[in-house]
Amino acid sequence: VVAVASLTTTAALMPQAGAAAGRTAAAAAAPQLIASTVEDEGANCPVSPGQTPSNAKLPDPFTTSDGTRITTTADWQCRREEIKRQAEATVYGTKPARPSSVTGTVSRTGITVNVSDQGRSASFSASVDLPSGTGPFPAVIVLGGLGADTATIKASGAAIINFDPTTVGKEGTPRSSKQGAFYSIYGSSSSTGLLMAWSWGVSRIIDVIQSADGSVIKKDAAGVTGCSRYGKGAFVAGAFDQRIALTMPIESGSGGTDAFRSIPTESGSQPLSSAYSEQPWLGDAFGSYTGNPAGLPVDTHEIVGMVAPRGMFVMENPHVDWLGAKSGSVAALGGAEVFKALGAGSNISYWSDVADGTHCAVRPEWKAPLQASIQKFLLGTGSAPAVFRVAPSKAGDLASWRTWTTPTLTDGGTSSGTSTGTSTGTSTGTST
Ligand code: MCU
Repeated sequence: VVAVASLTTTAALMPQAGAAAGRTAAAAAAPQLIASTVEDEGANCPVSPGQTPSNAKLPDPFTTSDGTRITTTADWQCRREEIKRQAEATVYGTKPARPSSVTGTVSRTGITVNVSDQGRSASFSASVDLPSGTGPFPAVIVLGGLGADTATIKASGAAIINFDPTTVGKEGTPRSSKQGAFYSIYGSSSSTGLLMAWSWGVSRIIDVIQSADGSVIKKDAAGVTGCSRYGKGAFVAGAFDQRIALTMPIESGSGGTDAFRSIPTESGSQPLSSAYSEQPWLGDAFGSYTGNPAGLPVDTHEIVGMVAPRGMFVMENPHVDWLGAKSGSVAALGGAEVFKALGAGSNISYWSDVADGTHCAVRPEWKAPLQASIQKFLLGTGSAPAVFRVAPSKAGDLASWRTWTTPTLTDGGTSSGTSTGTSTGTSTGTST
């Protein structure tokens, strides 16, 4: 289990260890990316969330359900797990643990995925589009092929993995008979929504990449993106798999990054009831909260916070009211507080100040920060864009949405499965 807090070279941090391991200069200089080797570092945390009182403002990411304010980064790991389970229970539905068997292939043109769990099997695939050069390459998993600036992603040195998530969770079905690879395994009446099913599909693609020989796609350098409904999916995928080094939701709207509590206050934004009923994107349990977001134990600022300290770039469009970009800025600002608490404030970027109002347009404004994000978080070169550029017309005010303050979490203590070293350093706790 490796959670690297800063992007430093192994050689710079532990010169003796690098030398002792007999590494070549090139290997020793290989950058460590800010991602985990496991999907969920907090899986063994002893959390059993209690009842959370109704709260019209954004819940405090730094206070556990038993009322304790956290103080260390190790505490955050288990607080994150609590947020994760609350979000599964009330918003997205459960993401099952890694299936008993995931096999597949990675080639220069495609990835196949075969999953077996609980006695059932399903398969799906994704196509691969490599940049120039010989590789191996980091990769950005693009959900749904809409709105992603694939030319810039490839020019930045990353491969594209084109994943049609509807093969894993189909749109257009009633909640009672969901379809796609996820539901073939976990049942058509599973209460897990499509976004989490898509997220599960992304995780299983990463399983296959990790078990391949690494000659085409690097095992430890995955990003995820998508626009609109697929931006909602990219957001959930990045939040719920800590192996993803870079999460980039685009114009994801209601049911995506937009703070649930803010949506009813934002004129013209897609109502929660609509996001719940348009497609079974959110989990069935969310139906109880569409008229009462204050009753939710979590909000999307904490889902943003689940991504920390990994790389994140949130892109939004202020011209289409339906997208609720003001509520998106509230969540991004709130989530950025988690990044700051972890000493990683520069790892989240946000940009909604764009000229073209076309939904899911490829935009010149995002080109440079997109390129910098890929280089920093997937290739380990250069600096994070560290930009927070909010369109004045859709600028949320975090101060009016919170009563909590942001701690500086100290590096003290240990909890199950955390490590602050490099891959050659020691790690405490368990690994799967
Ligand atoms: C922003 O994503 C959705 C939106 O929630 C829907 O109401 C609308 O129908 O479609 C958007 C989308 O996915 O556009 C491609």
